[in-house]
Amino acid sequence: MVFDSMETAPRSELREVQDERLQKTVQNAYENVEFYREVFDEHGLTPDDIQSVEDLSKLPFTTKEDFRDHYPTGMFAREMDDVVRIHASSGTTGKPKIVGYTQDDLDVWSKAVARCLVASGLGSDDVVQNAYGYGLFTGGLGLHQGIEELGATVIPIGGGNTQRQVEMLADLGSDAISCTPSYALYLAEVADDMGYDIKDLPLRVVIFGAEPCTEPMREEIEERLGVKGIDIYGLSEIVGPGVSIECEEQNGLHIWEDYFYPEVVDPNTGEPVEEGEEGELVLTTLAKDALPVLRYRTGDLTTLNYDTCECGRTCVRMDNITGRADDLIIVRGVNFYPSEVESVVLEFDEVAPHYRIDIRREDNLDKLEITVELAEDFDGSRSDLTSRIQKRLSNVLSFTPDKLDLVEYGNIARTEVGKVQRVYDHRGQ
Ligand code: DLL
Repeated sequence: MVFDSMETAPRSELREVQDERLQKTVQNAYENVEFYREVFDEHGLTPDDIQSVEDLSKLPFTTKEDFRDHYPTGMFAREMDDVVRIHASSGTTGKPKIVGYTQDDLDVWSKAVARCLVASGLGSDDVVQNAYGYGLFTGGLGLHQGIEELGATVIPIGGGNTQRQVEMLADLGSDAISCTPSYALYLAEVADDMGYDIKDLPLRVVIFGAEPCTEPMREEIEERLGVKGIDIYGLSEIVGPGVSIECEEQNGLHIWEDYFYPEVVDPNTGEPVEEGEEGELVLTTLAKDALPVLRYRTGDLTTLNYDTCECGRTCVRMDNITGRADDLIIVRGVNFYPSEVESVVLEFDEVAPHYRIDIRREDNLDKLEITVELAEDFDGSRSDLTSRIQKRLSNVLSFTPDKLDLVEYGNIARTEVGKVQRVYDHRGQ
């Protein structure tokens, strides 16, 4: 099942649509965004030089700094009169990135999300509890309008209020819930505490996104909730949730390439990587009026796979994002990603899937401290478990954490609203 025919169109037809939409997008950016006009002028280019997606490499990247420098609405191609909705990115430091939509933009976004829902196995008869935060964050309203576009039933419960979420899931027998992966696990814990067996509920799909989720974490979600866990990706600067999603095959996230054109580049050099090699995802919007964005460096690391999927969709698949280029942790010269710690933690049944990473500087030396929660029913030897986890971490990270703390179940704070934070870098504070 697909939501619309573009999802399975031959790639030659897709390319024609992309080129035509790119020309319009470039024209719009050049004529209506001073920032882009200057970029073109500085590079001796005019919109006529960009006829096809292959010409995109003539242009430099757009970065998050460009958004910050043109705060709040300097990247907009439309006056506020034509903008019907504002959202903002969920950055933790500095000014947020403000994004705007015309009614046409909202329609494109709704369709992108509706495609996602169908790909995840949902249809117009289904009931979806939307537990992403409503407000400036794109998650809540983004999923909401896509669920309505599909003609399914949305329960706009928003983030938090977890006991109520559990009751609603049970009382209304929802088919799906949309939330962050960390929240899905928290929901299972609260349901347990309330005496519900969440696996017995009709719930069959969790549409999780907005934060990284490793494969072992997905398995944990699927097992604890008795569901299929489907990964949805997106970012405010490009549209919000709905840039890509896994289909039921769960073997990569289909990017709606007629709306968003992807490239993958080496994060250090900006040069394209070979197909199938990991690099930073760069996206160009092809159907946005209020905020056309050319070659945006997302910071997210992935690979692209152009093989046709078993589901019949022809659009490219990206690997699920387990890290961002700027998530890289460097401790005493050793580099690793938080996802590597997560994978190790989840290998051990004796611990719960909750952890935090603290990096401090003491006497001019970096110290890495990892805190992991014991499983609720743990009654074994802590020192034995500590040494086994330490050993595994040293193998995977090529570095032995200075401290591994095993704390009682429930001692690491859960995130009820917004994105989970697992890494706390206290250096430079
Ligand atoms: O997080 C949009 C969203 C909402 C996506 C709900 C999925 C579900 P921002 O707040 O602008 O937008 O944050 C975007 O979040 O660049 C990634 O680093 C991260 N991210 C989003 N989805 C995923 C995912 C929303 N599925 C930033 N896996 C992106 C890993 C994700 N990281």
